[in-house]
Amino acid sequence: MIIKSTSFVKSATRPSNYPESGRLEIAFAGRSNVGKSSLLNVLINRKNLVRTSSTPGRTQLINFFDLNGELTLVDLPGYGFAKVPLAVKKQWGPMIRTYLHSRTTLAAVVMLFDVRRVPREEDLQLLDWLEEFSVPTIPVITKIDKVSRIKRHKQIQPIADATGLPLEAFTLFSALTKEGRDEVWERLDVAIEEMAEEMGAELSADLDAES
Ligand SMILES: Nc1nc2c(ncn2[C@@H]2O[C@H](COP(=O)(O)OP(=O)(O)O)[C@@H](O)[C@H]2O)c(=O)[nH]1
Ligand SMILES: [Mg+2]
Repeated sequence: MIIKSTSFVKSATRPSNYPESGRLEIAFAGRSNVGKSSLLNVLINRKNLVRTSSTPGRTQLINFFDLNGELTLVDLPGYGFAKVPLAVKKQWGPMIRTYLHSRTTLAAVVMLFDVRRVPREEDLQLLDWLEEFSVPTIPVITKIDKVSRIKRHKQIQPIADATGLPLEAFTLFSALTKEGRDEVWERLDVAIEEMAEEMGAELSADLDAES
């Protein structure tokens, strides 16, 4: 993907406020502070278009970004931050589920895991929903710069075990060193292509039905 232009489109909480979904879309999900916004910025070569934060968890908004006027990138609200009020925590599940099943042009969700944390309830919940709604999922282990190369395997195995995904399913990434950036883009390109084909097939089936 050649990045020509990027911009913030809007924030929304419910479908009536989402931007129109004419374009293919990729969303980024994971717990608060896992590095969603940082990954997005690295992917689009911007320092801080997507706001990163050291006091995570207060925003419960779905943030939409435009790439090249062709693709929509979505920063989904995080979860798992202890200091968030219960009322806000309760909104997260319905907000994410509604997004996942109503966004028909969603080509993939990039699901982030912190290399230093064993996935918990909400992570596994989210993986279940992605499966339920048949959303192609790209698992990424981030902050890989935080562990030395020799300790990587030992750190990553519990994440694979907890999620039930094979080790090879994970792309290792660091927003600091940009390791893994190209691999994430390759996987996104594949997902985009597959979704475009699927939509093309649907479109021609519709046209056949009409003619
Ligand atoms: N060392 C390191 N720090 C990171 C990485 N990705 C994110 N961070 C830091 O982790 C914090 C949270 O990142 P952010 O992208 O805002 O997480 P989000 O809440 O998931 O959007 C920030 O202080 C980032 O600078 C990474 O790959 N390596
Ligand atoms: Mg963020």
